[in-house]
Amino acid sequence: MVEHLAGIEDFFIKRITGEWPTVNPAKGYFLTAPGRVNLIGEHVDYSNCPVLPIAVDKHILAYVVPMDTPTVQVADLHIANGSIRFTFTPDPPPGYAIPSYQTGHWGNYIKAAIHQLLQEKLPVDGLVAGSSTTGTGCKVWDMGFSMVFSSTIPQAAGMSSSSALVVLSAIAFLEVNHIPYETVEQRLILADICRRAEMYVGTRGGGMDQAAIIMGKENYATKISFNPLSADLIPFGQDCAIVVTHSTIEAPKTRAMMEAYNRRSIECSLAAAIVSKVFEMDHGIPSLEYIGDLTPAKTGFPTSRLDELVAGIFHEDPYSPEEIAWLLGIPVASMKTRYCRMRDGSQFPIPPEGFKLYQRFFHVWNEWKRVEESLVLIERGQLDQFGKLMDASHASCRDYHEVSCPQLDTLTEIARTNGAMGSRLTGAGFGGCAVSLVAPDKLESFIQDILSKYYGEYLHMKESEARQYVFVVKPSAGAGRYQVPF
Ligand code: NG1
Repeated sequence: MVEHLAGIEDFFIKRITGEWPTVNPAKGYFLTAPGRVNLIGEHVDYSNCPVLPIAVDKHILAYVVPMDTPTVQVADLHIANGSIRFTFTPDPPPGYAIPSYQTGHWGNYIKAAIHQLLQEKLPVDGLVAGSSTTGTGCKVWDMGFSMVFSSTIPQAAGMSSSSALVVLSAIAFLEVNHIPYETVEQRLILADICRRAEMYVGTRGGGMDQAAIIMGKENYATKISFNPLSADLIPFGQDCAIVVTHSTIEAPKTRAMMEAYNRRSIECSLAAAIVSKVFEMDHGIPSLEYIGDLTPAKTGFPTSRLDELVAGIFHEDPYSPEEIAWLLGIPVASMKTRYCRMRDGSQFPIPPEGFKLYQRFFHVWNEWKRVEESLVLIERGQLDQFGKLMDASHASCRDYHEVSCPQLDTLTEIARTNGAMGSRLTGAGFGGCAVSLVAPDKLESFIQDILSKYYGEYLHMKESEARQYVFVVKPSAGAGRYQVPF
């Protein structure tokens, strides 16, 4: 699986002993965490609607050596002089926090995992259901670790390189502290912890990435549902090629990008709050927190009736904070505190044109339906039809959720007109990658067309340079120990 890294154990060991001479590398082992590509269900996880990602055969590989002090030290194999080191309190008091590096620093993804596992106050028996205990009899985290890692996941591309680093750091911390995470139940608990962990870096994300990275399996896509978190394995990828193409527009989680992402998450919470208010007043249905709560089970209405009921709730013009507060029957200040407050306590800047609730709600509502329809089509082997839903998903991401960019629109259009069954942006968008589904017998000509028409004609790039932006990926196993084949 991590074939490109086989036989290079020496590089890891040389770096670890070069960086920290007292560390004994003989006590170490390899861990790996994959990136992920989302097939369909984009920007819906933070509304608790299901998604359909795959873990892919692009990985982070790490060599981890336990340390019997509460210290974590980490180096990127490819960056000289770039190591980080921090300490933690093994049995932290309530409210304990590991101070973060500046926004955007990769070390924050490692701190995020350690910080969150310490916060969780796990019972001594580790990852068990309902394990968020409050103090006594909790796991004491005696051990730290030294780690050197190397990644083949393209960064800032919507393939979850950052969540893979969070997950990798979490399993390193669990491993050195002897906490098992192998059963499905333990892995789901871990995925939820890693979702909370990632909020440490400032995004108001959902739980898709961490769950995909932890629950993935070779030759399967994973349908991930939320509240409660579950993962269903769906056979996928045997009858089609999954081609990931980078638009070359990097979409790093900078402040501006985080703001654009968080805005959508806030708009979806506001839309859910308004729907909830209407359902409470008109139908006596108690509060629904997420768009994903609009199920027959939670509302008592069949999906067709829910469609009719939500159709008339929103107008297309953006909403001002005053109008939203009025609709919710609360003062503007309370609305802002409740829905627009960031993790660090700061106020999310209100968009001058207002919140686009109609557009965001209907993106999520229809994308959710596309995910459910996709599962039926995939089971029946109707991949052409599934491809059409991928195209529709892209259009909705572009027109309603507004997370595409001209390059991704062009790239997916070229893919569609050159043999892809379906093509769409994958991940947060605003740049990054597209995913296309291609029949195996068309794969070669498809790649050639993309190289010449998108990278060549559109971006004026040489083919030799462009090849690094095209990957054929396979659904792969989730994070865990890795045996290097020597
Ligand atoms: P990427 O593309 O990995 O940044 C982000 C979110 C996901 C999900 C997608 C959009 C994080 C860590 N990841 O993914 O939860 O909302 O965007 O579907 O916030």
